Amino acid sequence: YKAQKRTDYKAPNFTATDIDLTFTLDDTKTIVKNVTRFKRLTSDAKAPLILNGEELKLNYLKVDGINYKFKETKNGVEIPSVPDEFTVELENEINPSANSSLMGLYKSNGTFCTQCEPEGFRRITYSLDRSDVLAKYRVTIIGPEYGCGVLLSNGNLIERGTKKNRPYAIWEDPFPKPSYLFALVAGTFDIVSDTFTTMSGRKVDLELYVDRGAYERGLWAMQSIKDSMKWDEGRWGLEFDLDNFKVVAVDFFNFGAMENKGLNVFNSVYVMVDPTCATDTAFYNVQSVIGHEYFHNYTGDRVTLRDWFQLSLKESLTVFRDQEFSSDVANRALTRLHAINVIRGPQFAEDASPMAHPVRPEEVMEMNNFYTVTIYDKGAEIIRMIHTLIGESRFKKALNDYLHKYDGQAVTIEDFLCCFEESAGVDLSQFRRWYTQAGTPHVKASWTYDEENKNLVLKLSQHTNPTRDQQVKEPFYMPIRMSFLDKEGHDVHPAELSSDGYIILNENEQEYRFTLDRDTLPVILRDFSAPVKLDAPYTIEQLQHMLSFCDDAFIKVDCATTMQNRYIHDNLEIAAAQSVLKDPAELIASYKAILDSVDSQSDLILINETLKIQSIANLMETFDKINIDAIKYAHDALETKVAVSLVNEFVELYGKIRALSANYSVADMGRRAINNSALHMIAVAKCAMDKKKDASDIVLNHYNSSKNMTDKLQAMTDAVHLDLECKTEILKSFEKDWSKDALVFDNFFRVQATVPNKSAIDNVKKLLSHPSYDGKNPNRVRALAGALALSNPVALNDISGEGYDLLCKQISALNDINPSVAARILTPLLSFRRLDEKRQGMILNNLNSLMQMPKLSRSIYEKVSTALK
Ligand code: BAL
Ligand code: ZN
Repeated sequence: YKAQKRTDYKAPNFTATDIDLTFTLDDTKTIVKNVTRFKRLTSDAKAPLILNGEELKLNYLKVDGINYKFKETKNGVEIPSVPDEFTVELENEINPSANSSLMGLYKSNGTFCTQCEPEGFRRITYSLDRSDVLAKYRVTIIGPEYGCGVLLSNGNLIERGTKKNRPYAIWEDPFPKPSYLFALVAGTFDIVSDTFTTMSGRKVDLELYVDRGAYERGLWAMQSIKDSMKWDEGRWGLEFDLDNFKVVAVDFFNFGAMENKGLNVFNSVYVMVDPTCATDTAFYNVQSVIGHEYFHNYTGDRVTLRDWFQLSLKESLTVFRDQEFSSDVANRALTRLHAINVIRGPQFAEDASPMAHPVRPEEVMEMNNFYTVTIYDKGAEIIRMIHTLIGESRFKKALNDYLHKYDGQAVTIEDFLCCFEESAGVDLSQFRRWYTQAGTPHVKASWTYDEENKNLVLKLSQHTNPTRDQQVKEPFYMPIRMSFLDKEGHDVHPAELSSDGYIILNENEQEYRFTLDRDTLPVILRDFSAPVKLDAPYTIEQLQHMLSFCDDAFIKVDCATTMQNRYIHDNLEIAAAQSVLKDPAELIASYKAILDSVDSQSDLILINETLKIQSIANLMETFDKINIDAIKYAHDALETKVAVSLVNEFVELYGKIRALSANYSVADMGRRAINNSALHMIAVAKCAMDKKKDASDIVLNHYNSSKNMTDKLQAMTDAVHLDLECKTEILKSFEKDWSKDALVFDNFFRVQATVPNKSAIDNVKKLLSHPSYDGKNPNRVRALAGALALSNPVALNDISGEGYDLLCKQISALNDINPSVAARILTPLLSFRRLDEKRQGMILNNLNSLMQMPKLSRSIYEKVSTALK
């Protein structure tokens, strides 16, 4: 396999202008007739037409109705001499039932559906399958012989009927689009219908297609579509451009969802919710992902990508937009804190791994490997920094100028940046390094007081460790949001700090002076204004002061997190020796103060985030070398000590705050979240106090007395993870209630795969033989081997090495079934060099075995070979 380089981009020799497809659907032998109009773009009259095609059977091919000479190659067909404008007519066959990779046309639980991004269209028919070839599509779908409920494609329905006993439908999309935005769906669904009247008074028909019998579970997604449309108009002035908008939920899907023009296809996990079967987080995620795909209509579909190296152009902007949507319609602090957690956990891990890559990568072997937290989430942080630098109104103007200027075009990140520079009157030349340099910047802060000038003197420095692709890093340009707190906890605003509230760090070392009283405390990196690791010498008292008085959600939570981190780092050696750790007295005091003052009027979501003991995965990212056993030991000691010391407060909290209804609302999400945290801490405390039976009773009661899945799942998790007596009863009850409902039942697998000790490995082994385990369903794989890999660092890294062996066995089985999913769950093994020698050796053996696999997929090859370099 060979990598492609970003700088190798060449404009296409030909473009397609009109594509007319006729699908005659059949489970194993679907016939695709493809009539495409091509136009030469190059001045080279001898340039051949090269069409991409993979795993297709070509029946015939004609150019302008004539049998031209052409060559079939491994990757498609090559037609050596063609006129400047011409029509290719061809027919090919595909086998949707045999397509387990879920790229191209496949069958998902009885439904025909497609996934074309990034390069799936070439598995449907021969084409110029690249994002800079935009054509108009007309699509005729003839249903399978056994019948079919609905036949869908992008755009407007032109005709529908029955011919020769088979249903058919003809669709036309008025907007030229790249092949990756093509979609086809055929199946039998319940349909949730509604309308939306746009800001100019146009009526848009909305249709949401869900499993038969699951109508009710689609209602929240439909509401979310309308909320997204309204928000995009209100915040950015963007009005929907088609007469209809369709969303389909399918069960087997590699991504979360896909933004095909006018016909979004969703993993059903991001559509199907009701309070009895889905958690508050699931509701929140449905709203956010519906928003994300809808917002792509402008940022991605109307203005698309020149090539896949530009992926972050559409994803970062759209993630930023969906985060702002969730912030405006759900909860800003929660949305921001979740986003920050993704950066400080998986994104920092990716930066520190052999697969570290810039937000605009330079080299790619398999594009599916680059749908990463760096491209998406770090990319969104970059967009957020631009928003910080230029402010909302200039950002809005620049976004509109960009969408207007490049409407209908395939462009680059550079085009986007130039447009923003021009529109907002800002110089982003140094800022561009965020796109070209991989790695996490470390920012170090210190401050002194200059008595003579009454100045607080702040020093900031930045340093980014080398990554494999770049040894030397130039300084980044970053906005550092600041505020200052006096001794009484009041905000003071020195004259030197602009009204925007940020300073710029753009050199390796800089000094800033602020006219302030002595003992004023600088609050640095409010709202996590740049995606960096900050090292600031706050004393514990100063952290407590900020936690009490600072009005920034991130800073509050970060003060608690920093206290936790310090405790873990200070005690790591003791933890490594499995000795007794002292109490985290200051953290407990701060938490006690918070718990004593909580009432139903408090900002429960924020308080809950502040009280959380951070995950082992995020803790790992605060270390260069990872001693997983010591981190786990210290983490558990910290949690237990907090729980035991404050058990009375948690018991009181548990009795005090209850959701008002079993339904989803942002307010009740907060009430349930804090109530569930209290339950967890009580259960942890009781276990540590030799009162495991009490823990079991309260957890079982929690499970049985609630009708809401958030509560039930919390109880099931605590029962299983703390190995409580009620575990068997709860698991049995859950299985009885939900085993026929794949989406909900995924939780049964996930909870057991994430027990934070070795027993998770046995659970996974056992559950692989569960009658409802299906290795072809990506959600199920992600809930079992995926959960072990990505959400259970303790069991995965168990010193027995069984976690590695089990994961690699699953990866090798998946290599033939679904390489994209296989490569994704392989990720944590790539960072093996950060572990101890014994674990390194065991992972290395497994990675070497993977490399020896016959027919090793390109996705796995790229990741493993990069890690082994
Ligand atoms: N474009 C792939 C799925 C998403 O990011 O929306
Ligand atoms: Zn996206």
